[in-house]
Amino acid sequence: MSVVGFDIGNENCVIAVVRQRGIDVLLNYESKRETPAVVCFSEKQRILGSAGAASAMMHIKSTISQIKRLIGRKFADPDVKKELKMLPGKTSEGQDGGILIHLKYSGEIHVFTPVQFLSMLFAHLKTMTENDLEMPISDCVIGIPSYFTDLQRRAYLDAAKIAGLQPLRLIHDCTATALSYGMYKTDFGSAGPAYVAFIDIGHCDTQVCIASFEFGKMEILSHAFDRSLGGRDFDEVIFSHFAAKFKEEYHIDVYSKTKACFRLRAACEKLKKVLSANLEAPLNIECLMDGKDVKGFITREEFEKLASGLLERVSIPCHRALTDANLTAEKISSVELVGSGSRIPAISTSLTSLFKREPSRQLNASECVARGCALQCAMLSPVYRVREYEVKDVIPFSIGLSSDEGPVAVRSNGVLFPRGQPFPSVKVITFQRSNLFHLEAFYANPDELPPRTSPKISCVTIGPFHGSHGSKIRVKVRVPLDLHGIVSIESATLIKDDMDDLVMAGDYHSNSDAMDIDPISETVTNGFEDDTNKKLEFPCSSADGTRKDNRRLNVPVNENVYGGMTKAEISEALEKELQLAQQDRIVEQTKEKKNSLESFVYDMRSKLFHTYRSFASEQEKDGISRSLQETEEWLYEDGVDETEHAYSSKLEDLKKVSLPPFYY
Ligand code: ATP
Ligand code: K
Ligand code: MG
Repeated sequence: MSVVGFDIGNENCVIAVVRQRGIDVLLNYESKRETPAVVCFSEKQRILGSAGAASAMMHIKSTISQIKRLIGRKFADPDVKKELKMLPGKTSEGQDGGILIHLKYSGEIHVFTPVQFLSMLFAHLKTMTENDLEMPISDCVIGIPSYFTDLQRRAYLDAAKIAGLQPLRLIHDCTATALSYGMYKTDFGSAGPAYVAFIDIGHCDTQVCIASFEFGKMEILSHAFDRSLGGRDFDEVIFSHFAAKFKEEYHIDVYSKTKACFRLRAACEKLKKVLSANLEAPLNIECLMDGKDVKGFITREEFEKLASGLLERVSIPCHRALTDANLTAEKISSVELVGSGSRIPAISTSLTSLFKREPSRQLNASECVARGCALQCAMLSPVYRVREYEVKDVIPFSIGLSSDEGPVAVRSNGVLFPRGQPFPSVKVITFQRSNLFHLEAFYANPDELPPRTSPKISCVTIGPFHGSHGSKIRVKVRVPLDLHGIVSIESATLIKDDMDDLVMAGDYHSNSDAMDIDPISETVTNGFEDDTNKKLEFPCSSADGTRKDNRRLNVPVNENVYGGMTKAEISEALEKELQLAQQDRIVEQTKEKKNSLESFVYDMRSKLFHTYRSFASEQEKDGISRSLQETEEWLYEDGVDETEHAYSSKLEDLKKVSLPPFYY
């Protein structure tokens, strides 16, 4: 069993694995440490990762990137509308209000959800890891942005499941980074905790967290973010600058041509990178549009002026994180800048003035998230022994709970888990009800959420059950906030002092009750879960005084997550993924067979003139030569695009004529 950490970025993915010596970042098929988050559909197969990015230009209309931004989002969200405009193909609204992306593949139109694309990426990364480790994997830890909602977290788990992965934890990107920082640092003095700010600027977003470190433990104090500030926004200011310039100078409107947009945008990203190391950079694109070559030039100073608005925005989440952590900038002993989007020198400059110290780059800016994920995975896996190290993380958004009778947790304004609450955590709430009731989980403070995020999480039905003659019974509901930061209502139990009179019998456990937090070890089994339509009758004979033995009995719980995938949808997606993977495999095998036929032709031809020269007669050699010639011609004509079987039978035929036994 191996443990793996995945950093899935909007632009790049990184895989880290735990080895005997420590943590390694895997090289992909192109020997790169980062794999582009790209899914490309060519005519007959999917091309993923690096190869997908390389084929993007050829399949502009069927190449999907920046998938992460679309996970768990609504089609009608104006921000999403803007994102979808950048996608090449047609999009539409799903029944649940989600996003559907249409693309042409194998001569048909296919419709996929963002979760499906994400699972394709996961599957690609999984296969790559398995090929490298030469063993199957499923346990992993995956990095997620701290601003992900419940729905987005669940969507990640669904995508992982479809890809055959089993995340032991979804961990906040910055928490993973902090872990890869703290785990190896032992020089935290005795002068109290050291406070460190982590700032991760990626392709599409900025995340900040403040962590406190002491020997043997780390604690996240706050998370803050700007969901729409990242490297690509810097590309975009350069892009708009040149688009306007070229309109004037060359009379071309790049916005009117997908391909021109794509090429100019790619050139601007390159330009931005050049400007990180140089004070000026040229731009040359041949035949950008209408047969025109374009030329441009920009200095770092000009770029910084164009990007001044963006640079100012970097400080907003930093201030917010400090405020939430109850710290001032002076208290921060180190500012760690990560994420490749942060390589722009002006970002460091503006952070220096904010924190009154230069940000340090102790961590590997593009690998720290994946490394932290792998570490966490090793810590959670029973297979590995890792030095004791405590990781405490907090949730970014307050979660509330209400019932049909109004807010629950009235004392804390209906907030069950406040923002900043460490997790995992469990709350157990006792209700007095006579029959079936509903609970709603929601984000209690919309101001904390990214703009236009629905505060609704899930709706849960508890029951049916009945107190006899309509009397009220105590129902205990367990509400865990799990290791992924997902809130779910997983069980409810009826508490009755005397269950001898139960109309329906069941297997039940006794429990001493009256605790606010339940022990996790206990499992209660009974027949009711499979048979939710039966009603439980409680003849509510009041207890006769002595109360020794409280009993419990499970009540059916039915959870409906707003916008989540149903079991049926997940298995449908699984089925589809298997089909697509099968098709990819067939295409690959066919290519291999075609290649071996081709190389056999070349091999044999050279053998004919060398090794075989003295063995075979002229007549035999002529015959073989002719067969080789025919096969070669076939490969270029009718056989260009044939089935695996066609290539292998051709190869067999060829072997028969050119490899008579006496040649061996
Ligand atoms: P996200 O965290 O938003 O999901 P990601 O993790 O894929 O995305 P990173 O790989 O951290 O993002 O960063 C990618 C961004 O970094 C791109 O916008 C890229 O242009 C930018 N970038 C890479 N190298 C440089 C550089 N030398 N100078 C400036 N920007 C750079
Ligand atoms: K990344
Ligand atoms: Mg990232």
